[in-house]
Amino acid sequence: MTTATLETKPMTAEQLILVETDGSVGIIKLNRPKVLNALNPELMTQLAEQLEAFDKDDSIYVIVLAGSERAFAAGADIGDMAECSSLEMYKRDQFATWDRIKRTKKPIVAAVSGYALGGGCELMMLCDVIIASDTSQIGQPEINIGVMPGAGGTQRLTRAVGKATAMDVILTGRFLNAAEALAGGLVSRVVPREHFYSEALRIAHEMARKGPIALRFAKESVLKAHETALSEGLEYERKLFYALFSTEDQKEGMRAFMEKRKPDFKGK
Ligand code: DAK
Repeated sequence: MTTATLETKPMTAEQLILVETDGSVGIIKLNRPKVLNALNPELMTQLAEQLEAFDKDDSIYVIVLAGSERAFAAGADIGDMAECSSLEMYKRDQFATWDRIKRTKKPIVAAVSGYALGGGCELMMLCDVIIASDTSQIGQPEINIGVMPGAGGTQRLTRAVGKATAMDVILTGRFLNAAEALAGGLVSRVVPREHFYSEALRIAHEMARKGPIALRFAKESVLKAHETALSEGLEYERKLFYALFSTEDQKEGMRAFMEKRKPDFKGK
């Protein structure tokens, strides 16, 4: 494992995310270090815009979403919503931004270290492959501040870790450590803290060498398992599976295997 750097300088003080590309991997780093990457509406808007831009960019196959070593994100910005009435929250319609993020078609690898709490945990759960450092602390502590998870936490966490653990985490506000999160199926892999970013990037590059259409379809199909009844999900999977046989990548991938060489995928 190599240790890649997390150092990237923002161009302006307003840049709440840092963006770069590394070959066919698009990288987004959350950038509010003073408040542990608390997710304010402006950051979420910048994030949604950048994910959409990467989705439209044919040269990008996989996206990495990273926090800092201390915090992936410690939740929605509490100061930003502390004095909001129910009506004000409703009028802000922040769920529209979350929905935009959820619609990202390309696979997202999350590089998680330290705190992934509340909205931070919910954002992490919108990612597809989650690489967590052994120092990760993951939870939905909204109960401590008089509310409950609002961006999918009660649903996605429960589907990931099961009712008993989800109830424990959501009703007591306690944090899961990395080993618990891995055992519960909430994260994909746990790695030493100093490698969390480089490993996420390495895995993103590994994925980016696969056929890009197959990657997108496979992501779409796995997500169906969460969102539909089994019979409907199986039907969906079947349609996408057939559709892949109309791509050049399928021909190239299977021929390369038969010819004992590496495939050269073109995303066509
Ligand atoms: N919001 C704003 N500031 C935060 C923050 C947060 N969520 N988390 C940390 N900070 C700030 C702290 O206030 C502190 O700022 P200064 O005092 O230095 O100005 C700085 O980050 C460093 O934090 P600490 O000094 O507290 O650091 P510690 O290491 O002592 O503690 C901690 C770390 C993560 C345990 C602690 O900061 C903490 O408990 N933070 C709050 C965690 C939390 O409750 N998270 C859930 C927030 S509610 C929605 C979608 C989603 C949501 C809501 C709506 N819609 C679409 C409408 C989600 C809601 C939430 O996430």
